[in-house]
Order: sequence, then C-alpha cells, then structure tokens
Amino acid sequence: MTDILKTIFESVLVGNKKGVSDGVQQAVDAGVDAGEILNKGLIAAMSEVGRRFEEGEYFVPEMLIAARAMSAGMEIIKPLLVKAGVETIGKVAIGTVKGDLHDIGKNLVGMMMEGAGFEVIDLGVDVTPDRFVEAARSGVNIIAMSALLTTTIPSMEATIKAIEVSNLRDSVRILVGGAPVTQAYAEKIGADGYAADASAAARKALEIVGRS
Ligand code: B1M
Repeated sequence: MTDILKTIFESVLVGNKKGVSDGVQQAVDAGVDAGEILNKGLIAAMSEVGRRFEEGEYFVPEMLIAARAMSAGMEIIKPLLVKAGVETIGKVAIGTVKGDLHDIGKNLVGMMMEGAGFEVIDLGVDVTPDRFVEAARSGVNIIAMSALLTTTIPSMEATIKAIEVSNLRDSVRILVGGAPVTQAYAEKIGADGYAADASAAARKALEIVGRS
C-alpha cells in the first residue's frame, strides 16, 4: 500500500475526518485511481473498523466517528467514481420503519454498508411500506429496515407483505435489524437476513449479494 493510501486508511481508523479528506484530495491530485482510493483506503479501513468492533476493541462511538471520516472521503471521490463508471457492489435502500423516528443506528448501518462498497439510498425515518415498495421497484438489490420500538417492528412484516403483493419479492433481498428485532423474528416475518449491529449488517449485505 502506498504512503498516501496508508494515511487515508489510518485516518479512517482513528476517525480523523480532516486527515481523510486531505489524504483523499492529495491522492486524487497525485493521480491515484478513485477505485483504488475507495477499495484500498476507505473500504479496507471500514472493514478493519468492523473487525475491531466485533472483537470488542471498538465501540459505537469509535465506529461512528470512523464512519463519518470515511464519508468525508467518499464525498470527494463519489463524482470521480461515477465518471469512471466504477461499479458499486449493489444498491441498498435503507430506512427506519413507519412510526419510528430513531435514526442513529440506521445511519450507522448505512455508513458501514457504504464503507463495504454499496451505494446506499437513505429513505429516512418513518418510512411507510409503500415507500419501501417504491424503492424496491426502482431496482435496488437490498431493502434494509431498522426499528427501535417494539410498537413499530410489525411494520417490517407489513412492508414485506406489501413487497410480496406488488410482485417484487423475488427481485429484492430484505435485511432487518434494530434493538427489539431478533433472528427468530426475522425468520418469522420472512426476511432474508438479520444483523445485530452495523458491522454485522454490512457483512450480511455482502453475503446476500454473494460478495462475502
Ligand atoms: Co427512544 N426509545 N424513544 N429516542 N431511544 C429507545 C429505543 C428505548 C429503548 C428507551 C427506553 O425506554 N429504554 C425505548 C423503546 C422501548 C421499546 O419499544 N422497547 C424508546 C422510546 C420508548 C422512545 C419514545 C416512545 C419515547 C417517548 O416519546 N415516550 C420516542 C419514540 C419516538 C418515535 O420514534 N416515534 C423516543 C424518542 C427518542 C429520541 C427522539 C429522543 C431519540 C432518537 C434520536 C435519533 O435517533 N435521532 C431517542 C433515543 C436516542 C433512544 C435511545 C436512548 C438510544 C437509541 C440509539 O440511538 N442507540 C434508546 C435507548 C437505548 O438504546 N439505550 C431509545 C444507539 C444506536 C447506535 O443503536 O439504534 O440500537 P441502535 O442501532 C444498532 C443496532 O440496533 C443495529 O445496529 C446499530 C449499530 O450497531 N441496527 C441494525 C439498527 N438498525 C439496524 C438495521 C439492520 C441491522 C442492524 O439491518 C437493516
């Protein structure tokens, strides 16, 4: 790994937003390929962040600041990636379900998925089943639903039913998570995957699209 990619990698690990954006800008100015900055700098670092989180070396705050630092770098290279036609691993539409306004965990999951190489479309909070159906119709690979309230998790099942009724169930995979959600619940409502935290969600999404 070149020195500049190493600097980007290490800046993401410690959540140094300015270090990441300066490093990415320097790499771009030096003519380093945007795909290389993405894969060897940003994505590699987020995968290490995920590993440290799962090993108990990092906690939610460390993961959050690393993800924010990574996003600062993404902002710089996104237009270059689009121009170069660098393909993302897949498209994920993520949202917090109807009636639920909690978005910290959902944002973190979205950032980790972006860090894993997905294009993430953030539908926001209080997302109705119809809005998820619309996203499924737009051609995303994964619908990712987050819920933090025991009173709102039934909206996940309602959304899956709405996707089925719209004949879109075979074209998207569905991932669910959030504090009150369990593997058993995910299976009961017919989701394709469950993850307990943001790092596991990114891994699960990779598994779902066959890139794990
Ligand atoms: Co609310 N709230 N809240 N709240 N809130 C909880 C969730 C609660 C457990 C607090 C409590 O009573 N102990 C409780 C829910 C009880 C229950 O239903 N079992 C609760 C309640 C009751 C409420 C209100 C009803 C309170 C009221 O008004 N009476 C109200 C509801 C509003 C609504 O949504 N309609 C409410 C409001 C709020 C605030 C607006 C004040 C604020 C939200 C701010 C925001 O999100 N922008 C808030 C907060 C901050 C919390 C707590 C304190 C923290 C949630 C959080 O951000 N955690 C929470 C108590 C707690 O968790 N200790 C609580 C950090 C975050 C990183 O974790 O979101 O769990 P989490 O996400 C994790 C995993 O769950 C997972 O990965 C994430 C990262 O590792 N994950 C996924 C999440 N989504 C995933 C999706 C995946 C996979 C993994 O795949 C797609």
